[in-house]
Amino acid sequence: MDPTLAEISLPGRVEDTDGISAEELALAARNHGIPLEALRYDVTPLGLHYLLIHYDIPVIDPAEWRLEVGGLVSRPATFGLADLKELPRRTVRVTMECAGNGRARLAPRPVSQPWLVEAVGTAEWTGVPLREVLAAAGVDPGAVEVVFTGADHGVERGVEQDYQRSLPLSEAMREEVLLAYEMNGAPLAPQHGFPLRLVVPGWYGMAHVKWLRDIEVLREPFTGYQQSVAYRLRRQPDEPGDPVTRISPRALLVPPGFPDFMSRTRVVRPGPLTIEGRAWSGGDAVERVEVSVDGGRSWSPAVLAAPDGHRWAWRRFTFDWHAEPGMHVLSARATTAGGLSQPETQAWNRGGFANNAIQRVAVACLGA
Ligand SMILES: Nc1nc2c(c(=O)[nH]1)N[C@H]1C(S)=C(S)[C@@H](COP(=O)(O)O)O[C@H]1N2
Ligand SMILES: [Mo]
Repeated sequence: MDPTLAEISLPGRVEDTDGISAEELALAARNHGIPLEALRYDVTPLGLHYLLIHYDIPVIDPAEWRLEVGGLVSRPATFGLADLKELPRRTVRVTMECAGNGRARLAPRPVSQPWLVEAVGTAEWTGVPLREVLAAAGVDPGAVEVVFTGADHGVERGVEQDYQRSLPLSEAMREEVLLAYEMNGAPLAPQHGFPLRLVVPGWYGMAHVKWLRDIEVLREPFTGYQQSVAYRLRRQPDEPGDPVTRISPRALLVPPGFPDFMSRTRVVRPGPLTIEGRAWSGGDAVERVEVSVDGGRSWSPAVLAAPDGHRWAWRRFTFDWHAEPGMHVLSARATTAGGLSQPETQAWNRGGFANNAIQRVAVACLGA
C-alpha cells in the first residue's frame, strides 16, 4: 500500500509522560535556543539567536529569486533583491520569541518543539518597510489582510503546504514592519530566511515569515493552516480558539555563577553578586521588573535600564544579591505599563502557546 500524508504526519497531541520522545528530541536538535548566558548581549550575535524551522531550510539562488506582490492591488509587481535594496532602507532592533517558548514545562505537554525558556533573541533587522512596497503596488480600498508565503514546503498534521501567514492590513502598514534582507548588518543567513523575511515587531515568531517569495493582498481574512489550525489558543481540539498575536511580557535571568555540566544547576560563592537579565513585551512596554531569591515568596524591585529608543527590543535589568550558603531559587518577573505581568503557573492550551510563566533558576551557594 502507498503511504498517505495523513499516515506519515503526526496528529496534534499532548503527552502525560515526563520523558520527551525521539521525535521531540529531533526537533530540539534542529531548532536550537539562545544559550541563556547570551542574554548579556544587547543584540544577539549571529548563531546564538534561537531558530525555529517547520520544514527544511530552502537553498535559494539570489540571482534567480523574485518577490511577487499581487492580489487586491492596482499595480502587481515583481521585485529582485537589487530592486528592493533601492527602496528606502530602515533598521529596527527587535526581540523575537517563539510562541511555543516554555511549552516543555506544561503538563500535559503539547508535543512539538520542546522549548524550556530559550526561544528568544534580539537582532537588528534592515530592509525596506513593507508599507513602501504595498504603496508602490497600490492597495485597493477593499483590502483587509496581507498574506505572506515562504519558499519552504512541508506537511503538518496531514496537510501539505507552503509556510504561509497573514497580517491584518492595519498591522502590515505599521512603519516598523520590514521586509528584511539583513540581520545584524550582514545578509540574512540561510536559517534566518535568506534572502528576504518579514519582521513584525511585537508579534510572536510565527508571523515573521522567512524565505519570502509572495505577498498577496486579500479581500477576506486568510484561513490557511498556520492561521486557522495552528497558532490558536485552544483547550479542546475542536474549538476555534483565539489567534496568537503579540508577545506576552517576560523576564529571564542570565543564570548566575557557573553551571554543572549535566544538571545546569548554578554554583556561586557566598558574598555580594550582581544578577542581570532581560525583560520584554510585544504589547505595551515593560515598566517594572522584580526579582525573588526565595522561590517567589518575596519580591524586590530590580533596576531596569532606561529606555534607549529601541522600543521593540528587550531591556536589561540588574539586581544586587548577597548570596548565603545553601540552595536558592531565583526568579524575575516583568510587569507592563498596562499592568500585565507573568503567572506563577501557566494557563494551559493545547499548542503550549504564549507561555510566560515565571522562570525558576536553582542556585547552589557553596559554604564560606
Ligand atoms: N517560511 C517560514 N517562516 C517562518 C517559520 C517557518 O518554519 N517557515 N517559522 C516561524 C517561527 S514559528 C518562528 S518562531 C520564527 C523563528 O525565526 P528565527 O528562526 O529566525 O529565529 O520564524 C517564523 N517564520
Ligand atoms: Mo515559533
